Amino acid sequence: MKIYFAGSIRGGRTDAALYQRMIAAMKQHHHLVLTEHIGDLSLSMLEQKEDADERIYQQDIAWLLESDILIAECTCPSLGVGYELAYAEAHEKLVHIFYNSERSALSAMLRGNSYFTVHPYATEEQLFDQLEEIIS
Ligand code: 6K6
Repeated sequence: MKIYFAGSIRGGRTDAALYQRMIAAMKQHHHLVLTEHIGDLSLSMLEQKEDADERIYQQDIAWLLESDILIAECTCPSLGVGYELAYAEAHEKLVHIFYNSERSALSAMLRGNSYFTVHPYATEEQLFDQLEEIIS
């Protein structure tokens, strides 16, 4: 599968290490993760130059259209991830959303939309058990 993994960048990098572990699990099953940079721990939100934004947008939309499935980690709220989720729905992509229900309340616009398959979790073990079911 070609997987578009979505996770917060300018929304905050609190969960970057978790994104990295999720991406590693997907790659272990020999899936192509088009957005591997989301798990890049050295990525600084401040270093990103505004003039790169148009290129980033065009590239991400192209990857999203090319992907078979979108997997998002939404514990840390992100405008960009919200946009990607709506775009994926509009283009009838399979969408799985993960969030830690002990740390955050997922937006009603996501949890209330039956198009999305939502996976609340309380522990990382639960997250990876659910993720394995999708990717194995
Ligand atoms: C360079 C290397 C890594 O990141 C960069 C530059 N920034 C972005 N590169 C690629 N995709 C991005 C970048 N900034 C946001 N996105 C997309 O929006 C990703 O696909 C994320 O899923 C989502 C994050 O949105 P914000 O609003 O949290 O930034």
